[in-house]
Amino acid sequence: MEYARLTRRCDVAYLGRLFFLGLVARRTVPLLLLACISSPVDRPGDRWQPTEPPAAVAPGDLALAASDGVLGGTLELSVTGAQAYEEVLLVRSSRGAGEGTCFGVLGGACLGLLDPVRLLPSVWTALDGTAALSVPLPADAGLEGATPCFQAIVIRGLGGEHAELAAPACATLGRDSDGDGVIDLTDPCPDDPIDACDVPACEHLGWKEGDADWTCPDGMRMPTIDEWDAVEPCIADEDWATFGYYSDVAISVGGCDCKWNPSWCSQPSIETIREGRMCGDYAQLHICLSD
Ligand SMILES: [Ca+2]
Repeated sequence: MEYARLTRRCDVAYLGRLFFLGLVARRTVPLLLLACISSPVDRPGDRWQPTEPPAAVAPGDLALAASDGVLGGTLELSVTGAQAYEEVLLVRSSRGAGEGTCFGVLGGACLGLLDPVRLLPSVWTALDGTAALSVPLPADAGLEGATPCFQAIVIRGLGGEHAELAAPACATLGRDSDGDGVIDLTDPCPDDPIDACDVPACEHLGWKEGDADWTCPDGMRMPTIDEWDAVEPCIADEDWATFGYYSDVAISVGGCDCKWNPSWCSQPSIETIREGRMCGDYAQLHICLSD
């Protein structure tokens, strides 16, 4: 092989790309290594070999997010924080995150994935520096509960000296019995696509002033400020006419003052879902929710 051709084949950036491709086409790796070791411009220990990690790597903006993966469906990878129209390499490890191999082509940076790693199809960012990849998954029950991890890489600069690696993102694989896109392992209602089973039951305990007994029955609790939808099924028709600036559904009881009187303290004050803090001599609706 003539000198010029060997020189081109052993160019660091070019070799780096081939090396990554070699993670897929493994048979080509030994041939590449032999060609370069015999080259007049490369010697054992040159930059394309694995290196020690650099002393410090400045954190960048590149980030990767991975959805849980639906067996027989897909797993979604989302890249953010790259530059416009950049190629982003995506690698996967079935063994998970950890101290991985360091590469000269990455400026000496190390993967955050345990070997062995596999190269996924690379993606190109849009103008806003984002990109996405939908990874098809087999309907293999043996993968239930598997937790592969992924990493996004952008190679920049001569010899990858400005390469940027996102923090690894891991996913859990599983079946999605009700087809709502949430795997059974994390679906609060794995057999209910609208997750109605996750709405807490409610109980109407009447209108009460601050001194009253605000204890909820066993296994129930006061609602939070975000649970109007959960208390609404227990609101009686006559309650709706009472609601207003001085009357709402209580979320907690205690302390002094209220939104119209900063010094009133004859009864514990009552916080409500929609109307803020009430003085305790104005009755509020007590609805409890199941835990
Ligand atoms: Ca589901």
